[in-house]
Amino acid sequence: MKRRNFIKNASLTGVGLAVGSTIASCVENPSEDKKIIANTSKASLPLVIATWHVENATAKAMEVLQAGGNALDAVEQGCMIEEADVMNQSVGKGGLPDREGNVTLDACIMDKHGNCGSVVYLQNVTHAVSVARKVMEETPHVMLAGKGAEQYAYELGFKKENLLTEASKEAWEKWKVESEYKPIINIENHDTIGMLAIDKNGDISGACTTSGLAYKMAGRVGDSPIIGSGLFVDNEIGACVATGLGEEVVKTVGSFLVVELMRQGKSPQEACEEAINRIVNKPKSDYKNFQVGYIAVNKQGEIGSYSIHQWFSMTKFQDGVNEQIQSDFFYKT
Ligand code: SD4
Repeated sequence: MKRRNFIKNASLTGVGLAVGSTIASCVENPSEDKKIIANTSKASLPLVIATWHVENATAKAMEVLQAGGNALDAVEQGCMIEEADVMNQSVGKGGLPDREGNVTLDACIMDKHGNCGSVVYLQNVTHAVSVARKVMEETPHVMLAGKGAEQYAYELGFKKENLLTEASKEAWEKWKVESEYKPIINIENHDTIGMLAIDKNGDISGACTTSGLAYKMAGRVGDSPIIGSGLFVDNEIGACVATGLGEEVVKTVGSFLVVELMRQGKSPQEACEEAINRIVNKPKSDYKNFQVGYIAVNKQGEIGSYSIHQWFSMTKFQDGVNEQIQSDFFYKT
């Protein structure tokens, strides 16, 4: 089922996530329509995983890696595919706007040395992930916001573009008529791309880029550009990236948590599950009404993913196979 249709049908706002897999052993669970993949053997490299169904993006990243490129180049170029795709209304050009009609982008990137860069509330520039990389590599800072980030992008030669496509404008106008003017926590906007790659040298990098929640309050920034929440990479241990309701990810510093759990010996799958449990087990957690999903990889190339609700998926490219994998999930009715 297409994720968007699912969200429409279930009126559930959320993100999803995919199950971990590795190289060798793949155990089909006969009772479920999902694949559970046991990570028992050494992974073959290079390897790319990304949130959601983004085969073009993972293909691009793998092309970079196969050509001998590093993981950092791979995740940047992979994410750029989705940023440029106007059909993806959660990322880059064509992203759904905030309630005032502004398309604002959040993105970050992190390399094998633990360097990171991010942009928040970036307008009029499609490739937020590339601006984030420039912040990392060419400024003494980690994060640039709003007008400052936009101005910096123009100084670097990025083109000024109107990111609000006709389709997204129409969707916004329809929303204005039909929807109540109140914060929407988990609706139709969950194709944020988070990507993690391990290159032939075994080095890990990650990136994340999004237009954030559709019809968010003007000025709202989510988890995706917040290092440790939307993304965290530790080249000695592994990496994690999040999707879903960013506020819930930020409150639990989700991606950092997953990497720290892996450091303590948990597999990527176990770590993702624990991080989701932290959210749903909070007293008064409203988890039935929002989605959060994590994908993770460790230094050995084992992968994992877990979400609160069904229909989260990841895309994995490894050993010549570019495939979508449904995530296991917490809330089973
Ligand atoms: C946010 N986490 O801005 C992002 C949204 C997202 O798929 O992941 N959408 O909260």
